[in-house]
Amino acid sequence: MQSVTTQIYDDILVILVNNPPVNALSWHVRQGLKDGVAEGLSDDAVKAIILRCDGATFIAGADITEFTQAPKEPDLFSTLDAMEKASKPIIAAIHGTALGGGLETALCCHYRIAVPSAKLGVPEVKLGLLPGAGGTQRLPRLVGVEAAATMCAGGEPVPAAKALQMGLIDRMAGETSLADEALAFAREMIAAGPRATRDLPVKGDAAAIEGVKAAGARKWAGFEAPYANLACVEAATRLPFDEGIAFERSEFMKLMMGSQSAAQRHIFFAERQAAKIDGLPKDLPLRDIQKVGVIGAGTMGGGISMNFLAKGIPVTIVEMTPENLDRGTGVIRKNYEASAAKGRFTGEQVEGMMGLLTPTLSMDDLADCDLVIEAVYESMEVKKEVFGKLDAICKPGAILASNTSFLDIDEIAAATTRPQDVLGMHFFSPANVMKLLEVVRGEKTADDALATAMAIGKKIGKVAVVAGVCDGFIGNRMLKPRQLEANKLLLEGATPQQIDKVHTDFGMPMGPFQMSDLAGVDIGWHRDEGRIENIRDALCAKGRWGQKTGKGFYDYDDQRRPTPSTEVATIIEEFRSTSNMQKREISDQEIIERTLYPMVNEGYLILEEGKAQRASDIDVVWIYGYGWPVYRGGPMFWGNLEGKGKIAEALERHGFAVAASLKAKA
Ligand code: T1G
Repeated sequence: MQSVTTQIYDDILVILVNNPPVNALSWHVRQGLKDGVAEGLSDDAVKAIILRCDGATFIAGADITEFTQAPKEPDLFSTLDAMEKASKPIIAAIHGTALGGGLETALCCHYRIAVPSAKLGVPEVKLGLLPGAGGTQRLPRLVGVEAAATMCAGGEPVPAAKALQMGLIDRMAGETSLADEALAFAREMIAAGPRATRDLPVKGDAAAIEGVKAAGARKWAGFEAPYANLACVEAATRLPFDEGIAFERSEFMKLMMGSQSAAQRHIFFAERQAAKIDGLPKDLPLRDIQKVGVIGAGTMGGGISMNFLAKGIPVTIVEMTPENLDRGTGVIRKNYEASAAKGRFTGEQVEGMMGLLTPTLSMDDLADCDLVIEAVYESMEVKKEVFGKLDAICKPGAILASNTSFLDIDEIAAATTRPQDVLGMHFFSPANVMKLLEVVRGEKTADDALATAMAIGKKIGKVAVVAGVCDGFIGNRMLKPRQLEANKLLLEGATPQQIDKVHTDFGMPMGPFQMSDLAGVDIGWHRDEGRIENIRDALCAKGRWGQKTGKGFYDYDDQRRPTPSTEVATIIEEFRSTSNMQKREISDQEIIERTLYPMVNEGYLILEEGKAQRASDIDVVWIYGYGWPVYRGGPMFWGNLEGKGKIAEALERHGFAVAASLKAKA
């Protein structure tokens, strides 16, 4: 199938791109564009040229899969140069998402028309790159320095209406009449002739960039690409166009050759790969999910419900007492109203979502639900009792999911007569915010139930990953060795703040002890037994349960800002002396080797046991569930960069049992 065709309509040549699924600028598309433009220029009957795309969207960027291959002619730059220098006006007709190289191609056309639903952007920064085909030099000439800096360094697309107002597009077409209106617009521009973007003056000055840089500082900490984007936009304000292009190209190559872009491109594909279930046909019929039941209206049950309500899916939420039910539904309303106050929802939308919520005290009201998610207390006995009841109440074919974060799904399934309908849907707190969803596949989980859970996860905006049944599934299982070692390091002489700083310097949003204080130091603490076996027990016994009690491994002020605690230092010292341990200096490198390397090791064990489909799924879990810095690509990607041999050697030196597949020569 030809990916680019041309057709003449009287005096207009239309170049039509058709390269599913996103009309990426693969080499054959570049060749087609080059040939199409040459055809239009050589035909005297042609007075103007239109570039349009078939399928879901205008060109959505360079073909990222080509980045790791030997470059193929024709290159994008010469193709776009030929367009911009054309002697006849070229009009880009845009629908869907004109992104990256796609928008840059449109910028090398002389005029742009779009439908109202179109979006235009340069998301290269999210791949650790920058618009490498002139975007950083042409955008300031169309939309001005500040808007160009924001688009390039932030990577967010702008809707067509805003694009029109900014000068990024020249005309708005009707949603269903783009082809015809593009023809009329092209004829209208024949008299005006071509308007090369490169010839336009840069609007605004470099001073605006400082504001964009300051606004992004927190979000861009550790990232290289945003700053390279800003440097290129700044270059546009002081260099002639061709020199600006040369600067942009050199900055682009630096990023392309760097590890951050490799990591971010890895995650781009890993996230999409995670949605695929090996061995299942792509078109496996899914179960129809029209109505969802949630058991438990606590933090998790409420957050889980909000995901479905926000997508217009009715939820029946069950609690044991009227007080718990009212509190739970009240929190849901409060959260929505807080979002509405920030402009994310209108008041009407809030009422609409709340109108889809049916609170009840009776599990019998779950009888017509297609999917029921249990989010009750983390006790196997309680869960088995709940699933036994669901088995009797729910209709045949309803999917019965547990939100458990570590309990055995097979054991829960055995409490029903329908293990094929049972699986785990492990949401991460806060469930309406965190994007990760671990879908836990039981031994008897039916393929279509699993595929349905993955699909509904995507529908509610989650990044879903298949996990096998084991303690902690994927994410929490890897967290365990990290937390264990972190506590041992305290006894050997490291402080909570030193260990946490190694992790935040690495790029994590918080370290092991900050995380413990946030989640609750008392999780799993056996307060009734009163025994004090470790530092955690000692902290809990003194009411140091974490942020919720104003103190945990740290002391917290009323803004929840942490400061090191002398009481904790004393507790650690007491434990160290009763354990006859000598305090010693511990290097940051040792902390890395004893807290991050064991996570990589656990990842290899998870793969050996078949509890994750692929290494990239493990990376996706840590990026979306725990905030692993995306510019480091996830634990498994990072482990490869560190070197399997180096990790195996260090782990053995610290007395760990090293996974066979980690020790195996690459
Ligand atoms: N190259 C190759 N494949 C791509 C692709 C791309 N640019 N974009 C998407 N795909 C694949 C994707 O892997 C998936 O494959 C399928 O298309 C559907 O994608 C020179 C250097 C356009 C908003 O960063 O943001 O231009 O899993 O599931 O949800 O300056 O895809 O089906 O096998 O995401 O409808 C800049 C990236 C590139 C845009 C559509 N462009 N893509 O979302 O579908 S760098 C981007 C997206 C560049 C220039 C620079 C989204 C989408 P599979 P999907 P979607």
